[in-house]
Amino acid sequence: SSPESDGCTPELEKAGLLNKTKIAEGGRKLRKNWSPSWVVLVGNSLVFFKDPKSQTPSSWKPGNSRPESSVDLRGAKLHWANELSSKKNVFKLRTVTGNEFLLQSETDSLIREWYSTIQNVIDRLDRE
Ligand code: I3S
Repeated sequence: SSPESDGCTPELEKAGLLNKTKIAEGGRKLRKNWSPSWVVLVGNSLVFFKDPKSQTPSSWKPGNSRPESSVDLRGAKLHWANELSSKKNVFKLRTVTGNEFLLQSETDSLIREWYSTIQNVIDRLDRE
């Protein structure tokens, strides 16, 4: 079992680079637009930032570290979704508000860690 699932850590945290595309907004299908995203899991939210590698040194100012968007994980659903993409290691996150995201990594171990860490947060919120 992962250290995150030992029940002693109230605030799960994780950050890293994943490929991301939003595929639905409020239940309405969107056109895919994959791009690298810096993803941060903090508290009950998954927060998306612009890919730090695509930023210039001068863009590293406090005002520019605003998230692009953020997802409330309460009531969210997570599913492996390799059938929704030609890419490997894809999962789908659906929020209660009907927003859907695909997240992907070329690295198997990395995407599995993200999947289980997010699922742990969803499960914890379900129990509250
Ligand atoms: O599910 P789709 O429509 O095959 O998704 C592909 C398209 O979104 C494509 O862009 P165009 O809308 O310009 O054709 C993207 O470049 C591809 O990455 C999408 O497919 P994958 O299999 O990469 O999720």
